[in-house]
Amino acid sequence: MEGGLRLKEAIASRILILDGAMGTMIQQLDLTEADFGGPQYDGCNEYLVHTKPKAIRAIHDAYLDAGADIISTDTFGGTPLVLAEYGLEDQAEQLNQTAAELARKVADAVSTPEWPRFVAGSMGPTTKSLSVTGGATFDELAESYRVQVRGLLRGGVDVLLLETSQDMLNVKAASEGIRQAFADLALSVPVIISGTIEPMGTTLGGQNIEAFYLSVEHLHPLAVGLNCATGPEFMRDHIRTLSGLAESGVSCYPNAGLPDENGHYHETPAAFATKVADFAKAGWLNLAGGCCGTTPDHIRALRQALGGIAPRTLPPAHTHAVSGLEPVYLEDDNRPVLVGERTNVIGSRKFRKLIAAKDYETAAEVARAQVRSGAQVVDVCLADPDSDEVADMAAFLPHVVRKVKVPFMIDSTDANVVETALKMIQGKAIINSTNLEDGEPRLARFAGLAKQYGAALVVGTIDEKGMAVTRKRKLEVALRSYDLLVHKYGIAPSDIIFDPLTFPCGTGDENYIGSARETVEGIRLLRDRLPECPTILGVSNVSFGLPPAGREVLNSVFLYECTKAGLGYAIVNAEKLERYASIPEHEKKLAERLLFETSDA
Ligand code: HCS
Repeated sequence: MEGGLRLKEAIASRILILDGAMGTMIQQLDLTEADFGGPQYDGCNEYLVHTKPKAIRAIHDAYLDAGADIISTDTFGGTPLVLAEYGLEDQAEQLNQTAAELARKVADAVSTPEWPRFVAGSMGPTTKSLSVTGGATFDELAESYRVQVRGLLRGGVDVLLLETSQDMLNVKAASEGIRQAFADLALSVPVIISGTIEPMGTTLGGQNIEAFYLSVEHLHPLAVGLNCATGPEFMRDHIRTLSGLAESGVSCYPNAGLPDENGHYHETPAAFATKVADFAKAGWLNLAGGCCGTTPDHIRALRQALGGIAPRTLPPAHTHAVSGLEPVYLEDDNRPVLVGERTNVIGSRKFRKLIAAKDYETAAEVARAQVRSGAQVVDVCLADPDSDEVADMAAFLPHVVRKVKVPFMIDSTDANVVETALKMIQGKAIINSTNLEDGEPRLARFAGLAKQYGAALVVGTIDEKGMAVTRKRKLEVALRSYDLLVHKYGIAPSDIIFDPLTFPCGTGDENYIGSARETVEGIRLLRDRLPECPTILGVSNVSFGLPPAGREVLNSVFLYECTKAGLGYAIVNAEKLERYASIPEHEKKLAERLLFETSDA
């Protein structure tokens, strides 16, 4: 059986032990410039597999001897991007291959059918963070990881370990590089994603543990977890939360406590092992090991402490959720989730002018104002026919992603615009929208983007025959879209958000007479027939063309009825949302008559 498969089997049956630190173990060797191969390579740990392979082999040996099931390669900084600091970028693929071969040989020497040992290809976060420092593009980072992965695969690793991940956009770029490397070599191995939560409670990129998990869930990692930054105590809450949420394995390999001012770690093997074993006893772990400051003694103690503790079992699947820097879950008691609609060049003249003037900072304030007024998601539409939508998206998004913590909804019918946006968003965004108007190709293209970058997808009930007005047609189009998306394109049902469409009720257009009732009943029907898929509605469309004075009341009454029918998301102007409870009775009656009288008569 090949390594990746054996590893999957092993992690299902017991808590696997990963090795401990590599970097701090190397530090303790007090190597000289000459050991690194000369002053120009001084400090390049990854070059040691070339200049001092025995030293690296001894570290691997010591961890295997201590009882590690998995050892990780000496390739933490092995992307060409990082190796370029030493002028070694052209040797990146070879160095990764050498490191993997070395670990492979050591592991295979002690591996038995009863106790197989595995090799993880270590992949650090690089020296750039797409969301924080900049300095590289998504595509450059993906390409750099691709080279590293090719070397690791050629060297025979069983699993890739994306570790110390501080920015989930970097992880998305890495996963793109991994995807390409798998294609290059026509083989694949599982991936473990290990993030780093700083003592202040978020990743460097600003995400909390839930948002971080939701950002990478689509990659279906073998395990997801935390390493580095802190000792076990600080990880406790995060690991508990992750354990209750993750539909993959959960891993944890902390530092040996927080370092002192000299960078030394003091948590003893016994104390470290007891704390990590407490997590395991609580049923939170599938994989454990150590990070900076841990030694073979820590791993030996950990192996002993974990003996006989059962691995974590999977929690029930979570409901529909998306994320920005924080998560948004859609549950029956928090509906409708409000989507702020003012960062839209078609709907807001003020916003359009700001974008046209390239005043992105002030334009991003529009999003902030929506969030202050209660928007839980921000819709961004830059489809100005007089402007370049891709360029506007690329210029505006970096400003707004720093200003609000909520998830983004990318509102465009142009796949290039959507892809540009998804390469700039750490979280799990929503794509708004696709449909079957031109048949399957557009649906397929958008489904591909949703899967690749990890996004939910709004699907309008429109097909080749046009927009669905009646409840029956809405359901028919939704069922067909569902079937294609789930069964042909592999989209998770809970990542599909149906937009049953709403039409202006006051324009006198006879096509839309009774359409408000059809929309409400369409929502009800969709909830009954496709309960895993949320619904969404651009609520204010219903009052389009009516005098401004009455629009808010009408929108609010309509929203109230849609919510009762099961609406998941409501796209609204959060600053102008009239509270239903505060609308006088007679005004409600009037609005209800205008909305529903024709079809109810
Ligand atoms: N496994 C890596 C992580 C560093 S944060 C190491 O060097 O120990």
